[in-house]
Amino acid sequence: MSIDYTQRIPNNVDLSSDRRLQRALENWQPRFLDWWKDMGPDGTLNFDVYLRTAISAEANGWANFGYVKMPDYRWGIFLAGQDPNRVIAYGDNKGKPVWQEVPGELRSTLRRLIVTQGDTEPASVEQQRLLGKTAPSLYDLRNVFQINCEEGRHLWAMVYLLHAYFGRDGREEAEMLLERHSGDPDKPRILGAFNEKTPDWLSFFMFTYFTDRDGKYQLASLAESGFDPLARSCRFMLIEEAHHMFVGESGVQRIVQRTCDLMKEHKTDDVRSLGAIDLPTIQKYLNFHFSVSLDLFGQEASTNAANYYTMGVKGRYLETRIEDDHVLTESTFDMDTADSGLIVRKTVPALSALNERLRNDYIEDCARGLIRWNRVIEQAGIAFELKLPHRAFNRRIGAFNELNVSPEGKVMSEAEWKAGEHKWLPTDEDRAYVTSLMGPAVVEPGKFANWIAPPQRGINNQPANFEYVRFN
Ligand code: BYC
Repeated sequence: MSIDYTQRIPNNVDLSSDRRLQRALENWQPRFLDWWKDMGPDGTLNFDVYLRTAISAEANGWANFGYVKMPDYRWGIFLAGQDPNRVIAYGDNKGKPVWQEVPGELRSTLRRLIVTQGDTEPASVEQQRLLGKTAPSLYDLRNVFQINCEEGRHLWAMVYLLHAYFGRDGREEAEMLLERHSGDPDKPRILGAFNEKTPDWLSFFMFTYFTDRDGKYQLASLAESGFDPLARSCRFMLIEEAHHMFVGESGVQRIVQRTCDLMKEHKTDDVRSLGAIDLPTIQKYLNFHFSVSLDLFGQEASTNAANYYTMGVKGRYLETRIEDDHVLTESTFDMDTADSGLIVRKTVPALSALNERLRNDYIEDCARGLIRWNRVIEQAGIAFELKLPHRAFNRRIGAFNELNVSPEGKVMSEAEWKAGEHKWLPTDEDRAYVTSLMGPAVVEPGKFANWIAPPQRGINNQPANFEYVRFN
């Protein structure tokens, strides 16, 4: 039976008018669904989940709530509205009209960026595949499923671009997006953090706080692209991304809250004996996820990034609001880097430092959530402060890869680092403890696992005991 794609794939790209494109997506869709069944949330095909679905890109269209079986989720294709007067805001092509088609000389560069972005989306779904088994509540279960469905939609967004603008190469890349898998030794995902495991809910909340936030900054930079369909896709994706970071920020906050409540109530630091997660362990998970996410911004000095900018394919965060010449050939940038075994401050050409500049914007944003988490600790009268580790701590990508640096930013020998590592990063024992808390999913409406506080309000203002997921 043929599928009515206007029904099946809500879209604002007039899909039904392009038979070739429609056929390409018709061929890809069953493969996507097979991938979802094999690699998406485990054992959930029949659940009815209270989900938000975007059915148009208008303000009132992207947040429709209702029960959906996830394989029937309407993965739509939405681009933010087109501005007919939009011009390229930076680089050599500054001031020229944005491209509606891919310029020949930028084809492989753009394809590569779109593939890298697209690869992260299904990767995160794969990483989160088993979390449903140990959800601390129906509210949290629904949130991970919402995120998974939206990451699936973000994959659709990139696959649409590959199919619509990159011909046969694009179709092949779209296939590959379903063939690489997170952590697969033979066909891993492209970027490091997306091959790590997300084995427990503390990791999940840290991931959605720190790694989804990399998504925000990368999408915002691509939203400045001179290739207009990419820019418009990313603008719409950013709306959904906000919920993912909310889940991370509020999730960590609720864990901190519960820990502090128990510390106060029982007048003890030893909350492990009470089945909660102690603050030093939370700090270690934070250290890990922050440092791994910093790597996602690439090398501090990057000719790739300079070329993307000069060509007009990837801008800076909020490019049009920055007051400078938007060409940067004469500008410099001060940054920390490694030289002869030390962290040194250098002045470098601004164009080569664009990854680092974006990383700075990101770090500033990360710090904001910590202020809120620390407020919870302070209000409980507890003398402890969560901190972002130094940017050189535990890095694998970029100049700091060659150094051993403590969270405070002290460069040390490998032996010193090895001796301190257990204080800074989750040990096997820490991970085993956190895993031990992840009991069978809490499925009674309104109930929460012992190690996390309830949220302040429900999704879409639903009451505390709302049945977010119905098991069938
Ligand atoms: N792992 O010149 P450099 C999201 C490679 S998250 C492995 O610095 P560039 C989401 C690099 O590919 C956002 N390899 O590279 C979040 C290059 O390879 P070649 C995802 C790495 O291009 C949660 C070489 O090292 N979107 O949306 O300036 C859930 C030289 O490096 C890594 C994007 O990333 C790494 N971490 O910067 C779901 C946007 N870093 O050329 C979703 C698109 C670097 O030597 N991607 N390499 O073979 C980009 O803009 C750039 O590719 C990067 C790298 C910023 C990632």
